[in-house]
Amino acid sequence: MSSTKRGAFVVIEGLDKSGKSTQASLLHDRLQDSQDAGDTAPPKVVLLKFPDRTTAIGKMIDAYLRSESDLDDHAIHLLFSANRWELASTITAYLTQGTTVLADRYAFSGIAFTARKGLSYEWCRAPEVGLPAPDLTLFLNISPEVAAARGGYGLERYEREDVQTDVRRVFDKIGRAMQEEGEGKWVEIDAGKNKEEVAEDLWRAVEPLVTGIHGPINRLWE
Ligand code: NYM
Ligand code: MG
Repeated sequence: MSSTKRGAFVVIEGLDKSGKSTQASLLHDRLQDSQDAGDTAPPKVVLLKFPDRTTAIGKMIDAYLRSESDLDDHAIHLLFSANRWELASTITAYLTQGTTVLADRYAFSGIAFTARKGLSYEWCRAPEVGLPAPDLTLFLNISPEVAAARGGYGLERYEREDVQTDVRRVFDKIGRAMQEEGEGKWVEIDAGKNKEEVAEDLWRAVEPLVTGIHGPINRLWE
């Protein structure tokens, strides 16, 4: 049997203000330091963020989130998904060359934030089918009240406690479905703890994957 390993694909999900971006960046640095690979390419780890607001599609998403534009709920959903698809081959290439890929949000945010508007779960999931599947999804679990108390929400669309409460319900449904369908590991992390403790819990979940993974890159819900 070949001993060739590929990189692991790790996704961090959660509500707004759950500490995702802080933790993703801490985890990125820790992964970077975890193995001594010298300065040689390929990189050991890359951190991606969805939405990626730097692309042409990402700029449309950014304008929508800042309420500079209005879009039909279906149309913006498909843009968020397209924003992942435009990076799908990049993700696959990184994993194949042995780089660990960390993503701050992914398809699960896509489903959760649109399904709460009343569009069906199946319709929301459909455009995500076939994307590179994470090997591990870390859901930073925080109650919307605690999140709101953390210095308050910003001014973007969805940054309201009632919206977050609905979104969290859909995330719970996704987590249960992922576990039942065996679609890669979904791990809940208590994000109400302090920053250092949360970082430690995340590290415990990720460390076994640091040395890479045997087997093909899976595709979401395929
Ligand atoms: N969001 C994010 C979606 O509605 N659909 C998606 O597919 C993704 C990836 O965008 N409130 C929402 C969740 C956030 C908002 O994300 C901006 P961030 O991580 O705050 O930049
Ligand atoms: Mg935000």
